[in-house]
Amino acid sequence: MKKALITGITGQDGAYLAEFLLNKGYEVHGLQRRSSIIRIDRINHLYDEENPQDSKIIMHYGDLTDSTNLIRIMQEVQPDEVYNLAAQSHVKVSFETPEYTANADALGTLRLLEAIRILGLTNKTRFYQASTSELYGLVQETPQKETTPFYPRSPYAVAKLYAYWITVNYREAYNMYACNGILFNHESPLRGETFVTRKITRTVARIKYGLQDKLYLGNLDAKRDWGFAGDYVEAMWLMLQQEKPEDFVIATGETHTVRSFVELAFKEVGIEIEWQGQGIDEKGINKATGEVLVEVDPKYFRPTEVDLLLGDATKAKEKLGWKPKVSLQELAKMMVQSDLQEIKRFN
Ligand code: NDP
Ligand code: GDR
Repeated sequence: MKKALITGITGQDGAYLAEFLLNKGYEVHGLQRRSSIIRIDRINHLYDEENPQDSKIIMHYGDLTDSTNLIRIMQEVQPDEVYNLAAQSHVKVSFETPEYTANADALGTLRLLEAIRILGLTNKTRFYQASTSELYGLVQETPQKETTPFYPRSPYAVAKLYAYWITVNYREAYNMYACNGILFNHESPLRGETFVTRKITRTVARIKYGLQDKLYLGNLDAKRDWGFAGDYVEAMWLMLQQEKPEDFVIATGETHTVRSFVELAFKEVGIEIEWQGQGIDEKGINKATGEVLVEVDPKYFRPTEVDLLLGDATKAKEKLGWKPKVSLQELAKMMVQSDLQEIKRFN
């Protein structure tokens, strides 16, 4: 039985990946941060904190900022595969916590690679690094592919740039099987509530049930290549099953504005949005009633923005046989329906 260690197992991708690897017959270990309340909602069905012996996965308390702890866990588990998904992953928050973001996202990656090297596991343990389309930042070429130059635009992206290169360096210096998955935005009903798609679908559901009046957003013009997280975790696994380690872009090859995601989400509850005004005065109006449902709040603007992301996943298609299955329309529907269900469950 192969063993996998997932850092960030309590996050969106970690939850999908854990399920995916269990279905492939892996023994799945996860890293969990201590918290004053139990925060493992996304993997509740896989892990019972009170009765860990009855759980499908094995959890270890740890943190990417704590190297002795990472070395101990690595030694205990001796994993065949490590998926480094843990990160302070919010771009806007990284402007407020740049040092912590660098510590967790950049040095955290180094600490894991060093743990593998110090323990003499370089020939056994394969390493996946959760790299990101944010590396392209101020884009130098469209669509973006593996050879497109990077130009990070946030403390988060700069930290992830270090993580990208240290992964490449350990591959070249120590002959490790280490890969970067350069994943474009991917979403799901498990997406954190402060990322834009989930914020939109959750607020649309709340507006539908009369629990909220308006949706406040930042930059409506930003364009993203949004896919479904469930499709993307398969690509992570495929990257670690090849003969030689390589880096891959994972994307849908379509880009849409935040504005058009808003329209899609409202459409799912039968509301057609019409836009009026410009810049910070732009408003999304319910076409049928004239009610203002969307407003711009500059507090959500970022000091430096990534305006356009569009990925070219041709290499992944050719070498991994990977392609996305879920369209943006299906994704928006899945997320709105899930948020409607959640409100029904709790109200
Ligand atoms: P989430 O924010 O949902 O999950 C992040 C995970 O990292 C959580 O489990 C969190 O734990 C954990 N974590 C944060 N800081 C630490 C730390 N110091 N030590 C240990 N664990 C920590 O992210 P996603 O699932 O969306 O993304 C997974 C990875 O992929 C991230 O690295 C992200 O940067 C990257 N990425 C994501 C993309 C996306 O569109 N989703 C696209 C490209 C890359 P806790 O639950 O305790 O907070
Ligand atoms: P991103 O995702 O920054 O691309 O990073 P996010 O959903 O936060 O923003 C996408 C775009 O929407 C604009 N936007 C808003 N964003 C948020 N969060 N809240 C708002 O109210 C809002 N209004 C407009 C943003 O300005 C931005 O342009 C995600 C994370 O998962 C990273 O970890 C990952 O690396 C990248 O995707 C790929």
